[in-house]
Amino acid sequence: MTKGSDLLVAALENEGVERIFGIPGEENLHVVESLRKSKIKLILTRHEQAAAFMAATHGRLTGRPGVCISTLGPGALNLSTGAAYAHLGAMPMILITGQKAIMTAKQARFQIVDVIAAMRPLTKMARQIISAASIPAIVRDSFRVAMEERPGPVHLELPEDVAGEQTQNAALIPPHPIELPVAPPAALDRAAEMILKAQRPLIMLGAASSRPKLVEPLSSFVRRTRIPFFNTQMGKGSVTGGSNLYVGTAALSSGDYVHSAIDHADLIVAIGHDTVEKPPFLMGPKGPIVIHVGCTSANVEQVYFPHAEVIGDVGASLALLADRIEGKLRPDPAFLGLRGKILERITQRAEDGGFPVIPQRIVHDVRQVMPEDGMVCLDNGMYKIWFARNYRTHVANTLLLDNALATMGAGLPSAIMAALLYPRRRVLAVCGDGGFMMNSQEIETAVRLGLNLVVLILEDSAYGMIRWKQAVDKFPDWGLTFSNPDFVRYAESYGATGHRVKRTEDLVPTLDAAFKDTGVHLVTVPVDYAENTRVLVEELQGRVPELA
Ligand SMILES: Cc1ncc(C[n+]2csc(CCOP(=O)(O)OP(=O)(O)O)c2C)c(N)n1
Ligand SMILES: [Mg+2]
Repeated sequence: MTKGSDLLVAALENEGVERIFGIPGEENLHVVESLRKSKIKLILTRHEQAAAFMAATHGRLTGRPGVCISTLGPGALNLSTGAAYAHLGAMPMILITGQKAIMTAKQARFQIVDVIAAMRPLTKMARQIISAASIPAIVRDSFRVAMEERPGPVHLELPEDVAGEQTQNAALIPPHPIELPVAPPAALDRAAEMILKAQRPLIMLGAASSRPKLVEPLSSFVRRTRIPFFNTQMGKGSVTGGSNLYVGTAALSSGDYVHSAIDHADLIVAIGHDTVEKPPFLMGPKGPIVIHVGCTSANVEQVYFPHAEVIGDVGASLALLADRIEGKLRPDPAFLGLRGKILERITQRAEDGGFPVIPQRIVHDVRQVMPEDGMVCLDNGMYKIWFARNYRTHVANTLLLDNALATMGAGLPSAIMAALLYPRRRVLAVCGDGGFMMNSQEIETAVRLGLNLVVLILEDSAYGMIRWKQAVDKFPDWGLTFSNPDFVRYAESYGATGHRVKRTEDLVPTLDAAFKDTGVHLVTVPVDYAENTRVLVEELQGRVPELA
């Protein structure tokens, strides 16, 4: 006889799960006891939302679902933002929540919320487990659903009595590889013909191109075809190598320097574009011509309606497409010439010495202290646009940002996950003073786990991005400022180390010293956001981007 919770944990081990993040409630105690006897580590967090962000980031970085756990009602609802984060961001994750016994109701309706109903629109699948015997199949199916394209979160509710139920029927189901068909030859021929006919083709790498397994095939496609490329915010870094074909990142929807290349292109090969992202460019009746390459067909949007599609396993399909076009393209030198101009404009003021520090300098200085494989994990705020535009990546998935749910509060938890997965790399969380405080309690988790991690806090004592948009929209400056704790003492109170940058030239040495030391470091630096308006509005000819 096996207990339901033991079966659940065995089924998770069967999927290769090594850690579960979360906060148990009394309804999870059978599972906690089963975990105690297993190889899986239970990583307690200080808020369920952070646990879900960590599990989602595990899925994002490895392609294997991260797992998080919470109690019923309040704990489960605290996971919901993380579920949405994984759902919009296409990150495989399993959320397990407890529930009161379903065969009896000894506590009447105390704490009972219809969590499955709440999770349904935020997940790919949400199910209650109603018998211990069904656990092996449900867990296997959940992992399959979470991982297969388009990946995302799956919610399982495990009631207390099912967790404690003894069953005989317990065989686990072995995982099988997930493989997708390649695009049909007709679609590949059509796409090849369109690309060969184009004078100025451009590749766009979208969010789905950042899937871990695509690093090699995408890099190879770019190398073989030598078509210049740009990326969306979440497609950033998906091609490895300091490619001389990179023309920029579309952090805005139009009017940025990279759009001089996009507007000039007569054909865009959009690889893995997911329209959850803020549009990287706007399609209209006059063009450009777009070929969508993806595991799934494109959503049709007002601003995105591809003319042709290559649907299937992206890596294998691109190899077949490259076979058809390699060596036959004649790149327009004037077009590649645009690249130099775009990148030159982007790097302007990168070494500006003013204090408080301007965003361009912050991005520049962060790049100085990060080795090629160092990981920068952003929270959500004004600086995200600057990092997306100005930060150069050399290794895939080394700039983690969220341009899908674009939630505040995920920066620190995602960095904790990155530090757990890559203990030998430098990992930096970059947060605004608003977003940091949304999950700052997780500094305790990072210290408890003995992680080496640096958190850079950009202080403007405001919800800066909204304040900026308020100014752009010509509203009076009102209602968006706050005061901060003393972040140095705040860090120390957790057993972390705090640093305050008081001169611009101290930023690099402070970050570098923090990385050379071990443990958790908080570095706070005042930021001068006057550049937001000067560059992103006035310099870009008064064109104002749409913001989250
Ligand atoms: C959870 C959540 N709440 C609100 C928002 C809307 N929002 C986007 S950016 C922003 C301000 C961010 O402030 P801060 O973290 O200090 O960064 P800053 O822009 O000041 O650098 C807000 C409120 C959001 N994206 N997510
Ligand atoms: Mg701020």
